[in-house]
Amino acid sequence: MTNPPDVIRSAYAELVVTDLAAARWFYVDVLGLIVTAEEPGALYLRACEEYLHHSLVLRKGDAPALAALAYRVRGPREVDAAERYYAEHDVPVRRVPAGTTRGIGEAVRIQDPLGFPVEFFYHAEHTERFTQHYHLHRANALARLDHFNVVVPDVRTARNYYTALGFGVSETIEDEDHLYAAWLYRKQTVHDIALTGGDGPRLHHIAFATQERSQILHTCDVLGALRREHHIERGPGRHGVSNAFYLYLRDPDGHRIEIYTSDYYTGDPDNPTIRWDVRDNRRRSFWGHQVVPSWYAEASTVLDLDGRPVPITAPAKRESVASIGADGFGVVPGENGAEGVKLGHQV
Ligand code: 4SX
Ligand code: FE2
Repeated sequence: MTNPPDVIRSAYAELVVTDLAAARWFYVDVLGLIVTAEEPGALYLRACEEYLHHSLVLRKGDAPALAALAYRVRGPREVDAAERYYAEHDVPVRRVPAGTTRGIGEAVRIQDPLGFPVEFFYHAEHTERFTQHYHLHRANALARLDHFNVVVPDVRTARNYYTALGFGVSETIEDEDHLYAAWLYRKQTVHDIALTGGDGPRLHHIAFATQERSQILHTCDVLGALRREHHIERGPGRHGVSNAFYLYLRDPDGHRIEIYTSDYYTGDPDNPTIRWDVRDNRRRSFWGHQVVPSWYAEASTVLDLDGRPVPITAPAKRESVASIGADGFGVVPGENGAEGVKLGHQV
């Protein structure tokens, strides 16, 4: 068995959007991402603390889709390691020359065993880090890309694929016989990738981190002031899983973007996995708020390496059903023993 490539973190995503001007309004004018490069048909964006060329590529196309999720590996030799590893996996593997994606060096692209278009790269153009260019920051400034979240029909299989690739499991949502969701990391945060059970493969969201909560709240205020409040889908709130403060937005094409802050350190080798009961109402909103149905149901189409939509498969069990209504079952720890008591359906 060939060793897996040494992945360091989730690094950039490439989204296909149907209207670049509308996407520019959302990502640059509202969210304040920095434009590293712009060309006819594409925008290359980064957040304030990032020095690589981009963490988001927006490419004009006929239908909204995910074109690539890219992981950075520890060095150039790890790009070769990725090529060797996936050659044994019976999935499409392609070596792509430097510059195939503007700003990115030689890379390997695969359609991973879960169906996603994934890139591994090391070399990338450096740009100026705007961390202390406070005069250029917006009050809702995004600091860096934090994670990807993908929808897969079989979370257990997907979890096993990612742990074999060397990812640690920080948190899960499960019951006695089913795994509904899992959060996995390479960098020392709660996750680089989350697996959400559902019709997949599809992209659930990509998340950017801010330094603090007030920046997330400001995005809500900006959207309200602009009469563009319909871009807010879920939150703001506190996640149970990850403990992060969050907000979910939908971009003009329906791609979901999360703004996220204040999760915790996971870098010790014995970092314990936190396992949430699917019936615990605090798992997805620590304050017990219901999750809007669109958040469970809707996600972005993913493309194969030739740009064709990947067909989707339904899961055996759905979290939105297991938890009744959107989230109608509650578990109150400490009442009736450690497992708590089921409260029944709450509206
Ligand atoms: O909805 S969850 O609280 O389970 C959650 C969703 C936690 C962390 C995330 O990044 C997320 O997207
Ligand atoms: Fe997330």
